[in-house]
Amino acid sequence: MCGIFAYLNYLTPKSRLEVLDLLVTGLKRLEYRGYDSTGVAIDSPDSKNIVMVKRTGKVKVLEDAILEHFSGGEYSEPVMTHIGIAHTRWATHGVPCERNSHPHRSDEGNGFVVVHNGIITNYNDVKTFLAKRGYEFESDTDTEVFAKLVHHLWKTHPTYSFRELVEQAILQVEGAFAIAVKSKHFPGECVASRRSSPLLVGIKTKTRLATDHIPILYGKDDKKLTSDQDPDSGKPQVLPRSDSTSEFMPLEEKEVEYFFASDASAVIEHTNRVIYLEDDDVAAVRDGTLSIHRLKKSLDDPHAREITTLKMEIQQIMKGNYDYFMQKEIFEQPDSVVNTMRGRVRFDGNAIVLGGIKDYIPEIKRCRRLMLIGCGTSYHSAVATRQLLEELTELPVMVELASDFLDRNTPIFRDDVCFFISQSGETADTLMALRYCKQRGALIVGITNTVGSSICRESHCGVHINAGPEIGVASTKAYTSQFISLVMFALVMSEDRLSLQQRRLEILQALSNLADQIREVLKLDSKVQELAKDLYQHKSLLIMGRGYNFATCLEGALKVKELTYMHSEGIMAGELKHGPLALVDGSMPVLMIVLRDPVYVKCMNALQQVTSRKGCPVIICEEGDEETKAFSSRHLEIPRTVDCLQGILTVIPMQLLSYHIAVLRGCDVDCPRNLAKSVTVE
Ligand code: G6Q
Ligand code: GLU
Repeated sequence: MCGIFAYLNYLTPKSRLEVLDLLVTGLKRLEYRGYDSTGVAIDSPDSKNIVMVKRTGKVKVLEDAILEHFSGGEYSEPVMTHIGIAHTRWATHGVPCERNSHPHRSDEGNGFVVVHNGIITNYNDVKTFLAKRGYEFESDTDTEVFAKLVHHLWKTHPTYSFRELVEQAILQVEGAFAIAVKSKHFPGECVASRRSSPLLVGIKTKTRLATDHIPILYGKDDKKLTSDQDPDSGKPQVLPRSDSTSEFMPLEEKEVEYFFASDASAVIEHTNRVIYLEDDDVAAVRDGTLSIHRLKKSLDDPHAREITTLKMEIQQIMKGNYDYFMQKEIFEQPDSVVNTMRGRVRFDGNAIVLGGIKDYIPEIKRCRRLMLIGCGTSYHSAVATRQLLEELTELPVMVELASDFLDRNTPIFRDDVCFFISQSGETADTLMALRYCKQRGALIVGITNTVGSSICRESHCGVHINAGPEIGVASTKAYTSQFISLVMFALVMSEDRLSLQQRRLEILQALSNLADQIREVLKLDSKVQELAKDLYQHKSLLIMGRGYNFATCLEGALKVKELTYMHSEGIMAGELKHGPLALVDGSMPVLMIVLRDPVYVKCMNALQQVTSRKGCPVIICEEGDEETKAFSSRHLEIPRTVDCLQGILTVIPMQLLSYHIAVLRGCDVDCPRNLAKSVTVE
């Protein structure tokens, strides 16, 4: 769920203090993912033991503890080869506290120490198995069983290599994890693996790498997987070793540094050469050599993992001149929307090419229906574009929350096309819904912001929204880019429909003006800030609208909730008299979106219903719309655009409003309480 960072230097001398500094910096880069506690493990000065420091709270608290703990000169001595591991935890098993913080250890002697993201679902079985063998547990986490299981395997299989021990342990555990292990019995070695949680390996060498592929080594015999342990224990059983073999050579470098991290933001300042590990890959470094192993070979497995060159710049992941990442990301939208369209929309020829799905368009055109699936903000981007997709594709379009979709065991057919929308590309609910639809033969289209993410890799085809890294937990620029990606898809689907050409041209024209119009809307910032001063002490905020702007109401209310901890509700204006109108009086804060579009008259009707109950709404309306403005003294005017793109312009004042209310209420804007950027557990 949160962050792993491990650093291994081979024949590249570094003092332990330098290593600690690298580890802490790595954790800081992962802070945006949301976490509640932290920890590191390095070698003791005599290299005979492993020392750990853990703290509840922010990385800064850990950093201060490290400064206090490791002040002696012995930590300044350079070491040729060393491995340090670090972690930010978002508790799933056991409350956030030092005892539950990672790394977790195998025994009092710290033989094996483990950092882990995710959940080991069968940890109780493993715990029972180990408890019967005399292991005592010191934390409430699922993670600890992994450290102790490796230790147990080491005792019972003294000839196993470190990598084999971890491999065997991984075979016993179920669930979603990314894991990195360090051992005092195997100095200078690190073993890491993943299943449904992201993990990459960064490689830094002085000279150019000799290869851009790391071969995958397979177990010699993956069929004879039987128990060689006590039959009394039932699960888990210990499997025989699987000597790996391959005609390829692993990556051998004379002087090399390796970084294991949950995402690229933690390694980009050191290297841009990374390998994204796949589920059940086991990456091991021994004597400076990196090898990647898998226990079972399946037919479509590639022979090697590619070393990717990251294009992300370090400045992209820093705050720039803004106070918060979220604020920066809101103001980046004039650029991020253009980046989403860059190389895809040709305004001169009115042509759109989506390279990632173009080969699948004929198949998509023949489908039975389109399903758009996501969570939170990503789901709202589907709500926002559904009407246009229906209009331009003339197909039934279903919009689904991933979790609910799975709960219902929704019927899926081979001729369905399922879109999975996810900023991170790692959201567990969305990923699981993807696998569910894939198993049933549907075509899978990923709409993500994270190249190399699980959703990207598991989709048949897709569109990268190219919004750039989004660090604030509250999604802003990813939403507008998801929105545009889906609009572009609708335009592609309708390119040969004569009857729709006028409509397409109107939308393309509006897309070409969008960046400037977003800049105009962003100029409302100080006005929105004034409005926030009126609203921030209230307990609740109702946001009303309909048609193309209903999604803005839902998204605006989500932003207000998550950032300000105020109650907020997005209300379909057509539903007012069916219940929500009872909430309206002179003191209830209401915001209404009333634009000159096909539902204008209906929205005016709702506005009248609110004002006649003494409501004094803030109105988002079109520039110069005097008639609408006359209903309230508080309004925000936005430029006119085509109806189906209004939602991009109306959501920005909502993003700004929630941001300013959060600042006024003293909330942690970038890391709202209880939330995480990448939700890799169900
Ligand atoms: C909103 C949040 C959240 C997010 C979902 C889905 O501000 O960021 O609602 O949109 O958790 O995440 P993904 O888009 O990464 O799948
Ligand atoms: N399940 C583990 C725990 O509760 C790891 C959580 C995480 O991903 O940080 O400690």
